[in-house]
Amino acid sequence: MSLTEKPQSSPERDAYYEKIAKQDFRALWDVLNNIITPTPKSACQPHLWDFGVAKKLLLEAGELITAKEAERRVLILENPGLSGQSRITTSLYAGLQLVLPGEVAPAHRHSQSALRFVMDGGGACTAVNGERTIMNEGDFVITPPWAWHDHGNESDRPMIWLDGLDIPMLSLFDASFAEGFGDDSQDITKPTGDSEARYGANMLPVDYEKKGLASPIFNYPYARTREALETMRQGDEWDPCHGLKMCYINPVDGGFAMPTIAPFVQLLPKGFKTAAYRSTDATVFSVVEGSGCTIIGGKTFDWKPKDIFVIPSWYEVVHEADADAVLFSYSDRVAQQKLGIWREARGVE
Ligand code: 1HN
Repeated sequence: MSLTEKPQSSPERDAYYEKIAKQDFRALWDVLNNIITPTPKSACQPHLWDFGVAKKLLLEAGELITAKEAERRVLILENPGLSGQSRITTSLYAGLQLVLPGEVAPAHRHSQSALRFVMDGGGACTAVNGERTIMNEGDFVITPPWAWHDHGNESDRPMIWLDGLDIPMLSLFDASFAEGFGDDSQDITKPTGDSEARYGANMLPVDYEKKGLASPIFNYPYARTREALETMRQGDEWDPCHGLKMCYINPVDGGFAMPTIAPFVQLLPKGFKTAAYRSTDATVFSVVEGSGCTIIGGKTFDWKPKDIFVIPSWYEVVHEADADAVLFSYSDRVAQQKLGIWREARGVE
């Protein structure tokens, strides 16, 4: 049952609406059906980006501008329904970043949270809060809000990763702050692997006090993720809507690894077809392994490794894997759950 129908227009009513607009008023009854919808109505559209096309365009950008001059040499994945808004969903940003051998992306910090998901290449570094980590394909890396971060590629191959940020959320709240460090790289004060040893070995330093809301682990290496999925699949227990789906968590509190962005990884075995599913968190997917298709609101998107696709809020989705598939994904589910507005529906309604 929807809300009441929009009242009919008449010359008198239209004249009234024009008159009040001049005084910065608007009649709620004239817009109510647009602003309170019975189910989510998003301008965000389902879409898929082919990695081959993206890589070619990125390498072309590599000849046009350096990482340093650009600050970050990134092609934004702009949702076709949100043109000009630098968003992949209403609340999230996505981009593909290229760092060529020998390049640096200078140190800076901002109030936006960032994640990196390594797509292509290996051996480049990122430094966060005085610690460096080497990034390889499939690694999931976090930059917490207001943390100094810089990237460098000392390998002999171009490095491409997916950046996921909460930029539109911070814009909604008008809470953007940013500053440059003033030097290419920050000082390294901790040994490589320090945070993984300290927080990522099912232990925590005694009397550890939580600092900030993001996980203190900032690299979740794919080798460990993949091994975990492979061991779990032997249990042969599959969620009808998700296959085998895991959340990347903050070991300090067991919640999602980031305060505003929920990251996931899932395994769909060859031949698996998920049951219809929808949820209010529009989700960005990056294919790590395998091939298949995803039917989003009745439209089919075929995918292969490194392709990226987006599912808007409340679209019905079905995944089908032609070969064992691993999908990384991120959404604003953690923020919606904190606000009490997240919903899902399993199976066909
Ligand atoms: C940023 O800091 C990075 O650190 C990437 O690699 C993309 C997009 C907008 C604002 C800051 C990075 C970004 C960004």
